Amino acid sequence: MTDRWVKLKEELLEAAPILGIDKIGIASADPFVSLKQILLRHRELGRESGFEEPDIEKRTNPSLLFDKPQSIIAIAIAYPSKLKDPPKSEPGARRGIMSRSAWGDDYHRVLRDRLAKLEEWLRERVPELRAESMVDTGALSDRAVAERAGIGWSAKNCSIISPGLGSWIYLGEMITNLPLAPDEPITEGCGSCTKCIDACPTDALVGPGQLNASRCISFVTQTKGMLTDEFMRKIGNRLYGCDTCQTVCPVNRGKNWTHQPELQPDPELVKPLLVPLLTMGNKEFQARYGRTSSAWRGKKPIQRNAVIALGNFKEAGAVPDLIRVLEQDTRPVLRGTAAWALARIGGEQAAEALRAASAKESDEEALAAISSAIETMQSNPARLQGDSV
Ligand code: B12
Ligand code: SF4
Ligand code: SF4
Repeated sequence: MTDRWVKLKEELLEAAPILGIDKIGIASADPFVSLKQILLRHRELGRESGFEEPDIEKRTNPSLLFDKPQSIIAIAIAYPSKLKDPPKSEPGARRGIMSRSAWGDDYHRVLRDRLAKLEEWLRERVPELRAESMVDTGALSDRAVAERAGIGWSAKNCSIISPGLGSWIYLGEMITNLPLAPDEPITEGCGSCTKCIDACPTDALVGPGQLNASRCISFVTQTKGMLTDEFMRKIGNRLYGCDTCQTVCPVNRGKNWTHQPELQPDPELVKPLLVPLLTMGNKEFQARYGRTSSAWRGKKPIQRNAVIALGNFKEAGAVPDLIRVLEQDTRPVLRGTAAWALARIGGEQAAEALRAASAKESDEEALAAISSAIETMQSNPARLQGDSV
């Protein structure tokens, strides 16, 4: 390694805070040989979410993405985990919750901005720079790159945990033609702790660092179809994403990053009242959530999850609103989910509306949900009286 590259790396680490980057590490651009086996096995076991880049060769071989790569610069940006003066969720004014990764501005935009600044900084010093940046949607595994670059360890909850920052970090990287010396992976780890595995509501963490994504609530909140009774109950009041395996993590205790201006949350948006979400139009949705990372699947999953949350709260005050969804929403998934929520809340008004809807419903899936909701109420008389059971 010549002095030029040693010096550049030193300067780069010094410049990180000025560029708005919380941690930088360098990884070699060698193929990710063991990751390839992990990804193949993960696919074989049917544990993918479907949101990953499908080409495993590309995912694990940087030279298929970039001509003669010499290094990968990994970056981490820390985000907040606590709300200042959070609004109360209470009877008559129930609220849902967005996961912390969707608070503030869309992290894809924020990290791309930091990577663009980093590229500019590098080009001023190395005019022959070639670089390709990616965040989340690129082919590489951001976590595997971060682990190799010494940003943090690959934890039992799957997250990359950085010793100083915890796991409340977004990851991104830049493949380059610069021969920068790689950093060493971190030797710290989770030890004998298993809090995240024990706390996962759906047992989606099937082993240390191994996720069955189809059972992960974070994934489930981002799907668009009708959910099973099990998942609807376990979603609770989550509207987008799930933070449970990180909130229980002792390494994250007390960690709340408030220094990145674009990532700070508006409590009313990230812990919103549920009932107004049910009637939110496209324009309003774009105005409220368009700049956040929760908007990528559109408003339907969030509205479906709001209906589920009202059911899980057994919010009797929302029965008229849910009946309106059952009778008038143009989307069968919303009507079917409203049927489930009404049966979960119970009461004569809900039962009556379900009977009326079953006579009118023409969509097969929604009708099946309505019939199942009626059965649930009939097999449980307490539900008919609207008791909380
Ligand atoms: C698909 C995807 C999802 C899917 C599947 C997640 C998963 N764990 O596979 C779903 C929708 C469920 C999801 C959820 C979340 N995601 Co996501 N997601 C991705 C995406 C696009 C690809 C991940 C992937 O390929 N997974 C397949 C697995 C097999 O590979 P991997 O996790 O990349 O690699 C690690 C594992 O293979 C692990 N491993 C495998 N076997 C074993 C065995 C042992 C013993 C150990 C220790 C490790 C281990 O080691 C590798 C390196 O860490 C990445 C972005 C990207 N391009 O990489 C973001 C990414 C992983 N997500 C991220 C975030 C923030 C989340 C959520 C926290 C969001 C939320 N609050 O709801 C949750 C966390 C859920 C969880 N416990 O993982 C961040 C993670 C940041 C961090 N600090 O780690 C990423 C990196 C996006 C980003 N650029 O910041 N996500
Ligand atoms: S994000 Fe939620 S559901 Fe997914 S592994 Fe973590 S605790 Fe389990
Ligand atoms: S909860 Fe424990 S096991 Fe899970 S990631 Fe945190 S330290 Fe590791």
